[in-house]
Amino acid sequence: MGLKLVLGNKNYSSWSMRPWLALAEHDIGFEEEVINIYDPASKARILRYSPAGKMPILLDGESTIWDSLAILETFADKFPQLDLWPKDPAARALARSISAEMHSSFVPLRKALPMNLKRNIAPPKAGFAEDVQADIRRLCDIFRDARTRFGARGDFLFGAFSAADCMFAPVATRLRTYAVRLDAPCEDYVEAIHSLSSFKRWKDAGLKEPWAVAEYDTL
Ligand SMILES: N[C@@H](CCC(=O)N[C@@H](CS)C(=O)NCC(=O)O)C(=O)O
Repeated sequence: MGLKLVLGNKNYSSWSMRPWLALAEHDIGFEEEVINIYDPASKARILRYSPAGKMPILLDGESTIWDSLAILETFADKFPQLDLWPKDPAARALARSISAEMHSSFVPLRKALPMNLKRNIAPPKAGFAEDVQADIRRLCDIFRDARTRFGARGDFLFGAFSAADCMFAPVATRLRTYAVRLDAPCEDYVEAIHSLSSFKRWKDAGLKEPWAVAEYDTL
């Protein structure tokens, strides 16, 4: 039995994008099912796959793995040839730390600037609150630090595309969607994410989805 990813809406589900990019960018075959998170009937459908009731979910034979970071770790174990985490120990340590930080922090930014690939590029109507600006500054520090120390051999945080880039790809779309002013190194990194062929495929699929969430579309 092959791999299957159960995913939320591609336009809005930032967490779901992460493991999808890891497989798609490396042309690893997998089945997928997209469930509209905003349909009240969806909860029961998600719970049939995972007791946590959240997506993304990876089905791998007898195993069910939920949570985007746990799924990326599973891929790193399963496909060591992909070098999803950088090989160099110092780079690997930083990649893991910033990925965990992305996973557990940036709440003000997430709330104020939800992922919405269909939205016209423009600042949020409410502007950028101080705590959102602090999150943006921290993100840019992370991008600059990783790129300066370990990124010389490519366009991504650690040079080659890695699990850390999967973790930061959704927030890179938010920075672009909400027209956040960035310095050149950070803007280059955001552009690198948008240039990934896997990202373009994900976005194309998201743009074709019929679902709309007024709460996010009017920000
Ligand atoms: N920390 C989790 C978060 C997962 C999460 O919140 N997923 C949302 C979609 S973006 C979800 O499944 N929501 C459906 C629901 O709450 O019913 C991860 O990274 O996988």
